Amino acid sequence: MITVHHLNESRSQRILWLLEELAVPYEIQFYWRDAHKMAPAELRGVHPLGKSPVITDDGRAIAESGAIVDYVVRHYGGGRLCPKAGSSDYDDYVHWLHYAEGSASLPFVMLPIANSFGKMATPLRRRVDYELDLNLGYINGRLEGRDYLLGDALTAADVQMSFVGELAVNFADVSALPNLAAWVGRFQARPAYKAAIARGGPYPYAKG
Ligand SMILES: N[C@@H](CCC(=O)N[C@@H](CS)C(=O)NCC(=O)O)C(=O)O
Repeated sequence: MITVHHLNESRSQRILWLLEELAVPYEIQFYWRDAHKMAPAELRGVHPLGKSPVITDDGRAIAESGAIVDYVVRHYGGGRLCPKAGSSDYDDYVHWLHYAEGSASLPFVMLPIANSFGKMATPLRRRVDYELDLNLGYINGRLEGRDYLLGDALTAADVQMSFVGELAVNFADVSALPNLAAWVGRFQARPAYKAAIARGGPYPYAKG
């Protein structure tokens, strides 16, 4: 059975959600951030990076959320939550899976750093704002006329991108990005999303 090594208030929440969507049985091993918001050292005993999420399954540890989402869908999805392999939709799906952590989340990593340096960080802040506008505008544009990133139905690409959407509505100005804000509201209303919150514990980015 899959064990999700779940750090509070973290990207591993979306792995719980994915497993709930697929109705795959799983166990949770809980870890708590320290006073500096870092993961506890014991997580390094699971995987050398000591980051969350990481899952263990069949004697293996798999780290990096995009790789975990891909693993779960390939091993447990039975064709659910992803387009047909070989289709052009599948190529788009892979793009969103990689884009989430490869590019879209980076300005949100830089944002608290820029904020902590105050005025000294003005040039960095300008760059962060530029990247936020670029990336969040791109996501909002993609969602024009679509309920989910690939069309009418949720895929695992939405699950992987969900953390970026949640950071956007909590830390960026999304008043001019109605599609993005509506998408976050839509996926957070799903029963599987709520079930994952109930199992994973307090999660500050879930509304309602
Ligand atoms: N790109 C990685 C990011 C992993 C990551 O930085 N996770 C954060 C939680 S959202 C973490 O473990 N932070 C605690 C720490 O760095 O000690 C992924 O998507 O898995």
